[in-house]
Amino acid sequence: MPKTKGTVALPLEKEEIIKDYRLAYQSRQASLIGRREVLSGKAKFGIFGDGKELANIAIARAFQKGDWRSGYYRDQTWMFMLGVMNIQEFFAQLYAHADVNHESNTGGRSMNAHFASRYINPDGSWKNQTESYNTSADVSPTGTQMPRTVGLAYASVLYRGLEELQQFNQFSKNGNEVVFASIGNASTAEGMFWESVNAIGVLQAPAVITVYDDGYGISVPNQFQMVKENIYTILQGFQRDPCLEDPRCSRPMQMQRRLRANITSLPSCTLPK
Ligand SMILES: Cc1ncc(C[n+]2csc(CCOP(=O)(O)OP(=O)(O)O)c2C)c(N)n1
Ligand SMILES: [Mg+2]
Repeated sequence: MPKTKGTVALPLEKEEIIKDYRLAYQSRQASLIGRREVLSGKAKFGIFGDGKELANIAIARAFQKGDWRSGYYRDQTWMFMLGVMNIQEFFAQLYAHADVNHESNTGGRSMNAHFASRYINPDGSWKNQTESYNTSADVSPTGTQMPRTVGLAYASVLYRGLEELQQFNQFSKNGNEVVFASIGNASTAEGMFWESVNAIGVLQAPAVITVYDDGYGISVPNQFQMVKENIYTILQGFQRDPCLEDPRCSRPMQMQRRLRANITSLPSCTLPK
């Protein structure tokens, strides 16, 4: 709940805001120092999450134990905030430390900023995934986190709907977990993105997709890869018609709307007369 201090309404406790700011600052420094390490030849390759710190913190605040992340290389601050990795481990990955005790993501096998939490124990048994912040292992082709988002979110639909799956309570809290996907603006030009957004909508699967729109993909500006140069505007077409969704609309009224929508495009949410 907002806290009022004097005339200023703060969304969080003052201490919480300072803590978040401190983490964002540390993360920014990790990016700047990491990039210097790469450009001066001490690390093989580097990609960093500077500029995305605030978005990461906002997502991490909503992310709960049992939820899943399916994201990409701009999410370091999110990972720091949840404790999936710390800054020392981040640098261990940058230097490709081959010991999984130091570089827990992949033991130096993947590029830096490719995050992965462990969901099996050293003896091969499953960890209880409802008690951890889960992140599926990032892969390098941009956009590939999207089909996986569909799979993870659809799993929750099945856990919610199928009685046979109720016994597997180390994987799901009755389907109440959420998948959080992250993707860059340029990568939304890929077919996989659109197929996935459509599938998530059709399946009504619990996914939250965040697009970090920094206006560029490498050095190519949005005007060369995105219609309208605004992903928010384009995605509005996927928005469900609240009249069709609302159970208070009577069934015949809904049918009538569907039919009329097929014939001509009505202004959204105009109930038939
Ligand atoms: C399928 C594929 N094509 C090309 C690349 C090379 N590549 C890596 S990052 C990137 C740009 C991504 O831009 P955007 O999605 O806007 O993310 P940003 O880095 O700006 O956050 C490209 C083309 C890749 N990794 N995978
Ligand atoms: Mg971009």
